[in-house]
Amino acid sequence: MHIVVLAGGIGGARFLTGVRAYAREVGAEVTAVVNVGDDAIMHGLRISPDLDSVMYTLGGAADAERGWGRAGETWAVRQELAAYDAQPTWFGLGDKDLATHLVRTNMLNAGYPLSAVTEALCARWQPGVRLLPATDDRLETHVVVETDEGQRAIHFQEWWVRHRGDIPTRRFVFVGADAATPAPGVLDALGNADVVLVAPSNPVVSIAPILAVPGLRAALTGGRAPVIGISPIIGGAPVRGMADKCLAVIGAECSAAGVGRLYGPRREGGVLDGWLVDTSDDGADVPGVTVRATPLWMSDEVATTAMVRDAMELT
Ligand code: FO1
Repeated sequence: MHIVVLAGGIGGARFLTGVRAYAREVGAEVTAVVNVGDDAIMHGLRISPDLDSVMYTLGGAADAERGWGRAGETWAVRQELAAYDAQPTWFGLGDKDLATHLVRTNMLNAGYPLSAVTEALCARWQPGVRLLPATDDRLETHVVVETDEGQRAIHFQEWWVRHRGDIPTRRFVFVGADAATPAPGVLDALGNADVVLVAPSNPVVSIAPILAVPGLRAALTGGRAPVIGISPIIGGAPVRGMADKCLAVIGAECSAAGVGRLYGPRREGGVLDGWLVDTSDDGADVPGVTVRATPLWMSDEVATTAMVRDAMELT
């Protein structure tokens, strides 16, 4: 069996620990297609937050409390950069994490595509699933905000890390998406999938940029595999992160049903066949989609694996 997971951020990373455990039980292969819209250049280095969150989490090296970066991190370089007032001071790169960005940047500068770089980095972390960036091309999420001088577009990291999303916001733009192509292996993985799971990741800035890569959405919706999504919203609030702020910007309801409707039923131009919601959202109505309720708190790997089993039963 081949399971493909669309994922981004810490929600996607934690969910994948359960998918990996489930896959080990049943002898399945897992491919994670990961968002690159959060990627940025900071201090001359290429940062891939979602790929790294997944890689570190599955590699047992993530800082679970902070939700990004390495456990046991130190910050000497950050302090030194701040002493030079090197911008952006609002974005912190840990000493251990920096090694990942140095290797990635060197390999990219040497001409390797991001997918090959990711494979090389994963040789160390052995995540137990195949990690593929959605695209090797530049695809960055920018955010159009209102300032005293009028509208301007800022990088998603500036919107979130610097402003915490607390700035009048008009829309999200996936810069480069139109010209992007799926990374090697992505279309084949979707074509050979027995099931596609949409992780409980941010639908607006984690999953939408993946689906914005031309050809990827068609491969998903035109494939033979059922597509099952897991709600990132429990009881009207995101488990973690900024999905509430992002949903408000695009005028979507911050609820399990609201996100299910945003994805929409596959047979009517959307992506979902099934939608898993938390027991507290039992009764959520997503017309055209089979909805089931089960506990969705990813408190540990056992709970997360149970959730994945329930998602698989929706297929
Ligand atoms: N998030 C923060 O809130 N502050 C930071 O300084 C920060 C640095 C950072 C460095 C590398 C990395 O991979 C992620 C980092 N994040 C930081 C997390 C990141 O901004 C977002 O949470 C994700 O992009 C959303 O999934």
